[in-house]
Amino acid sequence: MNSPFLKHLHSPDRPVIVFDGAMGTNIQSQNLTAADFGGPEYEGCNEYLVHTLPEAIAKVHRDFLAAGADVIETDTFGNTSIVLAEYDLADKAYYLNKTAAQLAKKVTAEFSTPEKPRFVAGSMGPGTKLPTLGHIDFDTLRTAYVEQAEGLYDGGADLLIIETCQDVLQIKAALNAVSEVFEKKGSRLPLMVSVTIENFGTMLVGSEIEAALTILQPYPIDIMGLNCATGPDLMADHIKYLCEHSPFVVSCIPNAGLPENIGGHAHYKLTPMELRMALHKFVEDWGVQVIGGCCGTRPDHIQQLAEIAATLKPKARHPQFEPAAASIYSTQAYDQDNSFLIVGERLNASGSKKCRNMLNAEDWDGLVSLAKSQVKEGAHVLDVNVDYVGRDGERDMHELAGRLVTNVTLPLMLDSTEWEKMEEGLKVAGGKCILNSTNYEDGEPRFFKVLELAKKYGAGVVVGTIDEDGMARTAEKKFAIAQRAYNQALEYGIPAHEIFFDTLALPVSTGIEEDRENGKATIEAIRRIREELPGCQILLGVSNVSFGLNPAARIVLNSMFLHEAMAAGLDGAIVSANKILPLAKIEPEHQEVCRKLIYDRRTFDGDICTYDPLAELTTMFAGKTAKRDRSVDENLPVEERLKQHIIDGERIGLEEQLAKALEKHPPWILSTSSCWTG
Ligand code: THG
Repeated sequence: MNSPFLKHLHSPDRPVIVFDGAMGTNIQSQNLTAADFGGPEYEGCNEYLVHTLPEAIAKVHRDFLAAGADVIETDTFGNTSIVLAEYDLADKAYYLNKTAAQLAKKVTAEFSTPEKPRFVAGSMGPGTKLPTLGHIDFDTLRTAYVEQAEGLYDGGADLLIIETCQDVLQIKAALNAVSEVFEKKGSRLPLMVSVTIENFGTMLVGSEIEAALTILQPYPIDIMGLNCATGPDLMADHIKYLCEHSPFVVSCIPNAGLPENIGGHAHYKLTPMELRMALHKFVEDWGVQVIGGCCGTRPDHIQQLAEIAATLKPKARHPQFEPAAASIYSTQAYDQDNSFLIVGERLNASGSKKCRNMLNAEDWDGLVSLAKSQVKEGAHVLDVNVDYVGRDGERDMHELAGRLVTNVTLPLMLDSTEWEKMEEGLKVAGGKCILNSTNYEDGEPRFFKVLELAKKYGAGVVVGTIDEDGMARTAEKKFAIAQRAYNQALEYGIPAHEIFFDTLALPVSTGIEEDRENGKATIEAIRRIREELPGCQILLGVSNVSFGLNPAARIVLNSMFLHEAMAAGLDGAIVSANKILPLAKIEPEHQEVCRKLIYDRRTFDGDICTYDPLAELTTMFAGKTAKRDRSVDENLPVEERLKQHIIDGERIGLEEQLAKALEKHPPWILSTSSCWTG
């Protein structure tokens, strides 16, 4: 990308870049009439002014450029066809975006000099409909953003800013749209993503800043930061977090304080000097490099920022980024100190009868409940598999993942043999998911198809050691497939830390001769991958190893197998979290017989087997049963039970408790603010 803006941003003296202030505030101060907007039916549609009264917008741009802004944002915040439809202007989306960008470019040309170049950022706002909450579907939103991005691109924008983001899934739709346009045009523009953290500390859909960063980290973004909702004070913690962890340049574009409602209008009271002092600190102490103003900020605010930018140098940053998955709410590091990444296996229609029955009955609440019970058991990630012959798997994935995403705080591992089902999940699950899985069974195109999804939706990916000849059985073959996939995935642009190799645990429990070495081969392959393929993750579906044994024996064998695999370098496992025992809880003789089974240490006298650990284990556990789970305390007062429901996020039975609580307590209501008028 040959971008003058990026050259400026990354020039050796690391200049502080100043964005402009509020569009809305500075349109309002011109006291425009309905006629200025093109008639009463368009009043309030600021984006239409580039057509009806371009001079009003040019004035806002000029005032900010004269105050010293390096970058002005186009008057296109609400310019997708979806928002414009509210004014019956949907068909003008492309035209209005292009016109707004051309106008901004024309005005910057009046001010731009070689010493102080000025740039135009094409503004793409969040729209009025949040995909995570089901207000709009992913593809419709992406298509609308394509049109907007193309207009901005064709109008000559120097960079694009996806801003005031309230929903992580909305950001992914916009990023996909933008990359579609770049592909079509054959070149890219610099990209900035600016999220909005509300005064309650998360994005509107509940995402913490850590989650937002994890979700965005895989994308080719240049600048990431915060804008809108609050003044700089309430942004401080989040900005500091980004400065310490984000690989992207950090931006901070606050409101002029929290809005105060005076006579039905929002008033912003932070003075230019107060804004200057706050942002001075963020730049000097933490390394923020891009600053500006959102709702309520005027040219005199921007003038103060331009003054500090002229002399300040952002503190050098050394961000520490940790590979992780995320739900829409929070992040989950892949690496678990002294433990393993626990992927809950029970939400699996092909692996669990209980799950299959609920899916067949379309008992979505029951399935969400099954997901939540795994959270309680200590799972870090939830495997979700709806593969079930005779049902519409894409629809099932859409329905189930769409409910899990808001109801469960864990990241999802989308498990299917069909990529179409994975993609259906990705279109509703705005967190950072893991795709389970890809392999070479159906050749390279299918292998790459899943990698393409991983790139597009910013996901990790499981690679099973299966190739055109089928499932690898020996350690050598498992390793060879992993190595092939490692090289191809890295070349394709998937970083090593996003690849989870699964060396496939096959049963050691059948007694069939050719299965005897399954455990050894799987563990040996893990050891080689750990030694020879740097940076990748290694994962196993552990329960396969014990298929057919008595449940009590399975728990012990699975746990021992997991323990051995971890000693060889395993990072994560798909398990039933409440059925894994720590080594200290397994009797030494059980440990011994399991090890002998895993590594096939039978003894022979000639052809006659004199000791078979499989027979030994079966005998040891004959007649033994696995322990049952405990459940909730029904004797607590209603307040306590309600509290428990909230802590557990358990919906089943909640309404009943709520109704009881409402007999004793009044309800209260949460409200929030946004950038539409600022
Ligand atoms: N690797 C990867 N993904 C996988 C697997 C793997 N996904 C599916 C599977 N293997 C892991 N998931 C399960 C889910 C359930 C069980 C085992 C593995 C299981 N089910 C009980 C049984 O079969 O006895 C039935 C429980 C019930 O019916 O309720 O054990 O290897 N990448």
